[in-house]
Amino acid sequence: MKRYVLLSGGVGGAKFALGLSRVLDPAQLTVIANTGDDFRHLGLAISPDLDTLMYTLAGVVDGETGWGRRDESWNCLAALGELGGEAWFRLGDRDLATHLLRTQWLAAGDSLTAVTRQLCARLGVAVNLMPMSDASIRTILDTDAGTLEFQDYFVRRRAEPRVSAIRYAGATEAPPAAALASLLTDPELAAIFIAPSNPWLSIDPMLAIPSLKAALRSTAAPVIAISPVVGGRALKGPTAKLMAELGLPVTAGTVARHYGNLLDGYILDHIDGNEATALVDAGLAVAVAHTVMDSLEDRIQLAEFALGFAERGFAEQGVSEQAFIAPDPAGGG
Ligand code: FO1
Repeated sequence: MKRYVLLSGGVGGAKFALGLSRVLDPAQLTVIANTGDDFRHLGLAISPDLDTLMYTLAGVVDGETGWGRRDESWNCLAALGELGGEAWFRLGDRDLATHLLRTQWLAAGDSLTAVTRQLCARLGVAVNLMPMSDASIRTILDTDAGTLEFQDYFVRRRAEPRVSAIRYAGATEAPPAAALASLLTDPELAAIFIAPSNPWLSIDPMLAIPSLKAALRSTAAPVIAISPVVGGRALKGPTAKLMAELGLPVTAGTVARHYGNLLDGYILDHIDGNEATALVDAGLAVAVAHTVMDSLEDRIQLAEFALGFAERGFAEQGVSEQAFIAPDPAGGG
């Protein structure tokens, strides 16, 4: 049975994860979540990207925000605000149950991997979802408003401060989640996908774990990223703003070059098709597809396309030098 691994952040990555989960047998798919966004808040252990993926795969995510649970109520948050507590991070009543249980189980000595497995089982998520590490890794940003923890920057300050540098505290000492190491050397591993998540905020925290990056470099399976930049804009969140602040051109090619020789393949949108040749010349197998995932149908189609690219773009001829092109629904080519 062919196996696939997806490295993913929250909302944008979860859309692609859902597409893959609809196309593959759950036993074929492992989703590795960024935990650089995790933090302690009100005494609770919060893992936003894990929860976004879990709720999305369980079909209970809030479709408007892309995070949190649908049919949510906010009584606790309102009461917290009335009492002068911290209400800037919106924890809904149903969502709180997840954080309460996670905090309780972690305090009892369970690993984050084990806690996630339990929560997924209870929500009926059959896909194997796991954190990038059981150790604490925290994304820290140097900004014009000072040094900020991720959620302080992202939610409390709405990603407004100008970012000059990003680091991943604890990453160099952290081992990857135990099950991940054996997965990446599994001979049945057919591809590793990097979701269209923010490279600096969602994927780099994983790549900052030396053993994880080394395993990705040495795996026989192709590593294929999907561009989070479409037509000079980010699919989700502050990716474009951050790239500009870091002095980088906001293009799909910039993201591919950022991942560098870690990548074997790259999927970019039709609108950025003119960037394909330069990337092929740089040694990448490049595929051009409709990457904007507004509907469930879009998610499934992109997942099917990515799986086809992984199979046909690599299996027979090693790294393909040809652009692999899906029909353009907009007709632009
Ligand atoms: N994102 C927000 O922009 N505002 C919030 O109040 C917020 C609360 C929240 C609660 C639980 C949860 O699992 C996620 C939540 N997120 C919120 C999303 C979160 O900040 C993610 O880290 C980002 O979307 C980046 O992946």
